[in-house]
Amino acid sequence: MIRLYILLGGNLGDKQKVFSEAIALLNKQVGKITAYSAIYETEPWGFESVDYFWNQALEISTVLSPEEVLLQTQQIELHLGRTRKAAQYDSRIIDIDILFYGDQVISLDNLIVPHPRIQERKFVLVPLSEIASELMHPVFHKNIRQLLEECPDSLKVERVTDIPA
Ligand code: PH2
Ligand code: MG
Ligand code: MG
Repeated sequence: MIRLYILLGGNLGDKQKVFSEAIALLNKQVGKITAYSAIYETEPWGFESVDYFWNQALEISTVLSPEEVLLQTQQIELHLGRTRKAAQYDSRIIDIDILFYGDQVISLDNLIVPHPRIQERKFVLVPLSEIASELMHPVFHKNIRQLLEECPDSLKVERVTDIPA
């Protein structure tokens, strides 16, 4: 069993519905979800849009390989209506990113783990610190709490309080 950390993100459509469907499919196709952060409303990072994101971090217990996890998460994104544009960053219905796969460091053509921009993004670090503040980053050798303290990102990240997990 590997402990996997995932970030859900999306800024288009019925975010409540899409997040709950993504969670149900991850539970079925990737592994049992063992921890959920709250949902956060977050200002778009890396591009401009009036459509703020929802982000949520999940901890999953999986027996799948990293490549199998990637395949399943991409399949779930497509199933939920994800399309990709040419732009590097764009609005989307759902993005399912692999943050950590145990303490493994993976560098394949189509998959880099830990996710290479965790340390630059409060929309990742704030939800993740709720469920894994002591988790050690295997490249930087700092835990999530430390990475959050040192993160210079000042974009808005606000807990969505009136929605059940
Ligand atoms: N994802 C991105 C780019 N920018 N900004 C926020 N707030 N949340 C995201 O999930 C996000 C983003 C690329 O995947
Ligand atoms: Mg992403
Ligand atoms: Mg992605």
